[in-house]
Parts: sequence; C-alpha cells; structure tokens
Amino acid sequence: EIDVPESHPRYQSLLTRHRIEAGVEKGITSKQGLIAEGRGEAFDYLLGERTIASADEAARAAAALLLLAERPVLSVNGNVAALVPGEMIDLAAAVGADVEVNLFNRTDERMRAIVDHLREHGADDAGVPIKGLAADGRIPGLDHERATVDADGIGSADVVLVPLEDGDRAEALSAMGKTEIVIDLNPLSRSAQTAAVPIVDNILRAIPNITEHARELSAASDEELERIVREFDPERALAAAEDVIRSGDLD
Ligand code: PTJ
Repeated sequence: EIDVPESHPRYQSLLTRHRIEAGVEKGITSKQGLIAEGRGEAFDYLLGERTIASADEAARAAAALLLLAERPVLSVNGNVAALVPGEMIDLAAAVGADVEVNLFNRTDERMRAIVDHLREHGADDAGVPIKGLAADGRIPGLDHERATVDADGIGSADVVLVPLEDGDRAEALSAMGKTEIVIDLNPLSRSAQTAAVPIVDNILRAIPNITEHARELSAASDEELERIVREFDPERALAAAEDVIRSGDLD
C-alpha cells in the first residue's frame, strides 16, 4: 500500500497519513480531516502509539453495550471511511448494527462517495445496511446541516458509536438520550468527556479490538454484559489516559 517497511518506527503513523491523503484524493475525506489527523497523531505519539489498558477495558465495555443494544448504529465520517472502512463493516456484522454516514461538513458528493466506498468494502455481502442518504431526521439543538440524520438510523438508535465526533454533536446526541461510545485520542475533548464509554485509542486499533471483544462475548448472558457495562467507569478511563500522557509511563 505504501513504500515503507513495517519495521519503520513510524510505520503506523505513515500508513494512517497515507490513507487520509488517499481519502482526500478520492473525495471521501474533507481537508479538515487532514488537520484532525495531525491532532490525533500528536496524542497517539504521547500515548506510545499503543492500546493502553484502560482503552482496552473501554473497548470491552463498548462491545458489551453494542451487544445489549436494541438499535445500535455506527456513525461513519470522512476520516473513519478513509481509515477503517472494512473494519467498520466487520464490527457492524459482529454486533448486528447499522452503519450511518454522518458528516460534520456535509455535501451530497461526499455522502454518496462514502456510501459507495463502504459498499466496495463489502457492506452488501455482510448484510450491513448503510444509512445516511434519507436525511429525514434531526438532532434537536444543532443548526440544520449538522443536525441531519436518518430517522430510522441515528434518529431512533439507542446506542451510537461516534468515532472522531465533534463536541457539540456529541453533547446534542447525549441530550437526546442516546448512549454514546466515542473513540478519540484526546482524553480532554468534549466528545470524550460526554461519552458513556470513551475509548482513548487510535481508531485503527480500536475498531478491530471492539470486534474481537464482541466475538469473545457473543455467547455471554445479558447479566454478564450488563455487569461489564456497570463496572466500567468513564471518568476513571479518561483520568488513566491523561496519566499516561502526563507521566510518559506507558501503563
Ligand atoms: O468527514 P466530516 O465532515 O464528518 O469531518 C470529520 C472531522 C474529523 C474532520 C470533524 O469531525 C472534525 O473536525 O473533528 P475534530 O474537531 O478535528 O475532532 C477530531 C478528534 O478526533 C480530535 O480530538 C482528534 O484528536 C481525534 N482523532 C484524530 N484522528 C484520530 C482521532 N482519534 C482516534 N483515532 C484517530 N485516528
């Protein structure tokens, strides 16, 4: 995919950059997405570019929440589509969720390009519905464009996974009573602070990790899943991530 050996110490971050650049070229990622990527990279560097223990616990709680949900929806934006399209489909299939394309900077071209991109990555074969084009629902409290969702997608979801979400929308979704799982490398971001389950990890690692936990938990009882969710403490997880960043101690 790129001409960098896997042994290169910055392999992962170079791969990520390359995918985001390719996303911009393909018309799925916004230019703002390049800036968001740079911000994420800085935090990933401080976290040692690995999944810290508290993020792994959060991924397990996220898997339990998605398995318990009646109407789980996984939200996809331009960065998510560029970085983990096939992985999002795998996760949706593993937990029985729908995928909804939901953009901060919404344009019809980019909406359609991302829907096509997800189909190219096996959505139809996996039986995963891709929503977002109906645009017949609203998130109250946001201006028109940023409020647009599908009524039978995010509009009526009980649990939503919103990776790399903007703070206003994360707060508005939470005010609607949705249980939110947020993936964000910045533990101080408003979206991470709003989430029932904040996962402070690179989305490249976090999505496959949630899927792995979901597969492991597929035979667990509802009581067991509820216990995992109950025992997860979002504030403790955010504090643990901040500690790693401040101390430079990798766990
Ligand atoms: O495609 P659109 O129009 O929906 O736009 C998507 C972006 C991401 C551009 C938009 O939502 C945006 O501007 O987001 P922000 O406010 O830049 O927030 C992005 C957050 O994601 C920041 O806190 C970053 O630290 C974090 N982030 C960036 N890359 C990653 C990440 N978190 C996890 N994994 C990453 N690879």
